[in-house]
Amino acid sequence: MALLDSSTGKLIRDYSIEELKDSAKLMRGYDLVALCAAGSGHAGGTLSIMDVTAALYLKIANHDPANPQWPDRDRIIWSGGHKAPSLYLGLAFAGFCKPQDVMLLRKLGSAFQGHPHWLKLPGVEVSTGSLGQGLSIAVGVALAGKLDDKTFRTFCIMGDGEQQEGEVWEAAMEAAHYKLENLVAIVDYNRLQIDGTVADVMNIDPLEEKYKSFGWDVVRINGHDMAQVLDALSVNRVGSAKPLLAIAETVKGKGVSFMENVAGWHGKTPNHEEMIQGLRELGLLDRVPYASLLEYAEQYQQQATRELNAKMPHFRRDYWWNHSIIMSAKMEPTRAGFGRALAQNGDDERVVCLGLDISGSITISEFYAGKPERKKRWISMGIAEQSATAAAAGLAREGKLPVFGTYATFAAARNLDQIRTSICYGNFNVLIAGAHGGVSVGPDGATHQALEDLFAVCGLPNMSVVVPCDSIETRKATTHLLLKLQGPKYLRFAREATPIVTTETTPFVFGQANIIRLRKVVNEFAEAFETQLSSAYRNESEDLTIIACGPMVPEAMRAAYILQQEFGWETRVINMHTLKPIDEDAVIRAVKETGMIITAEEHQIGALIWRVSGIITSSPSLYGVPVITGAVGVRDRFGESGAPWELIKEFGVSADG
Ligand SMILES: Cc1ncc(C[n+]2csc(CCOP(=O)(O)OP(=O)(O)O)c2C)c(N)n1
Repeated sequence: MALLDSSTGKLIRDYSIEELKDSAKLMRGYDLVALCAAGSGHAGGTLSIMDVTAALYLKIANHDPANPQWPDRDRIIWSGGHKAPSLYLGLAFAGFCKPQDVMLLRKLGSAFQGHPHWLKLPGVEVSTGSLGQGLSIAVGVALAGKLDDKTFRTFCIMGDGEQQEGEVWEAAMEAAHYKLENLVAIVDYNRLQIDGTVADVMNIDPLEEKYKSFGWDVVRINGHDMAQVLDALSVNRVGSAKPLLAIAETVKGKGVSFMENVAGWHGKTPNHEEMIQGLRELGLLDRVPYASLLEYAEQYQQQATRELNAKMPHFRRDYWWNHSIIMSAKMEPTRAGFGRALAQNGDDERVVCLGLDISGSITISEFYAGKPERKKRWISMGIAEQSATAAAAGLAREGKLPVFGTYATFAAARNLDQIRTSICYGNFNVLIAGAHGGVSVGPDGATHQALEDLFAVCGLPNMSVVVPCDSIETRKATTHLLLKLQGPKYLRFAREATPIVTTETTPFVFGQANIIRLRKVVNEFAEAFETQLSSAYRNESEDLTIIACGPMVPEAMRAAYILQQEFGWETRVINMHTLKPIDEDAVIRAVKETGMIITAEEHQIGALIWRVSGIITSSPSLYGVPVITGAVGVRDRFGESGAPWELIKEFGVSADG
């Protein structure tokens, strides 16, 4: 058993326990350097699972680095895809790739995505990143093994916080029902998740008894004791007729004193100094060639930047954000406005916020920050988007104003049926925050970049949908949706800092677009434009109209600036912050008055353009009116890892793209 040459069946290398321990340590060192080079990622959980990783990839699993698709190999499925660097280092140390390659973690175009993608890197079994799905995939793989009379084993690595996902328990039932003795699940039981301890966020214990009552065999081991790990994972299960769960007790951030047992190191990476300190504590300063590894990452990055810039159009001058002292913009993420609105309006006793273990990052925690009296109306639901959605419906049924939010992929896709049936069909007053929308989420990659959420929510009867353009508009929109608007509502905002283009006095009327016109070229970008409510706007017979929503509005404004400076064209920019109900009159007038409509959305092309073209095709007053149309957005492809602004360029969702 172990690393094999699949053509001869010969062992490639037989690791001793001491060698495995040492490999795990070295892998921790490379992990720190890769995370430092990436500048984003997950230190805590990658360090806690590393001993199990070394045991699995170097000793336990039958696999062959020269033949990654060998049909008889053991399968290792990483349900917690955020631990991708551990997976990559397991593969690298087993010989599937080189350890230095892992330094390309999270970089544009790299095989080492923020969350693993099996189509990019041989040795990765499946693509993961949305928690709670891996055990179900593992059940499928193990069932296939049985159907084909194969003897391979399937391992599935999960987190303890991840146990809060209901799907885990559906899969646990299935595994026992089908007597999947060829399945071994491992829980990285480090007792922490993002919002705090697992016990506080949503208790999962007694975990052992739960799995046993579901029909599993369970062992509890010290996940940092290599002998115990090997013992637990190498037991021959044939004839047991039960799946096995190994609860590996671990320390989050293991090996680096200032990271150990600190929840804040979940999704954080070491800076250069912290990396050096970590390597020193691991005794690896002389053994991990960090300088050359960082240099390798840097060289790759420079090349990627050159290639990306070569793809961009070139104008007489550089119009990119803040590359010039004229037309310079202040930046703030739209998400900041969401938190501010909750802080301002949270005294209303009806407001109840539901936490989904990503609270600081999406700013929903601002609801109770510095206001302990509001804590009783803060309901931590754990990582359980589907149940939280239906629970919100229950709260609304009783007269509360529930708010929940998470990455838009998990806030509007995973729980879509709950939104549809429990919230929209019943027409309940629930505010859903689709946070981190679009590719500008950046290095987390495709699984965390919502590019389809607006299709889903716009298609639901009773649902209102708002995509505000900057942090100020997000605050106004949140306040309106939370306190004034009846029924289900979806607010989509983004993670990255984007230009502030409105002021306190800029109108925000739900359901009515704003018209934005470039009036002059000045130092402050926002001051160069005049904004009016669409109903108040008088036709200026512009050359074209750009209809945009969200942070694509500042991009549309910048496009108007470029078009005027480079081509002498005048552009009407429509800030279509409310996608549903959409301002039909603003669209109809733009068609008649400018004759050219371009839509711009940081989404798969379709959510905004579908609503706009629906108006054009179904409005009798536009029959026979000639119109030229175009669309900016993501063109039917999944997102990727990369820096936020790199992705905005790469996916063609910028003014220049
Ligand atoms: C469905 C889903 N919801 C939310 C997230 C965001 N997220 C990433 S990691 C994480 C916490 C995971 O905690 P745990 O399973 O205990 O992992 P560990 O602490 O070992 O890293 C969350 C909420 C996600 N990736 N998928």
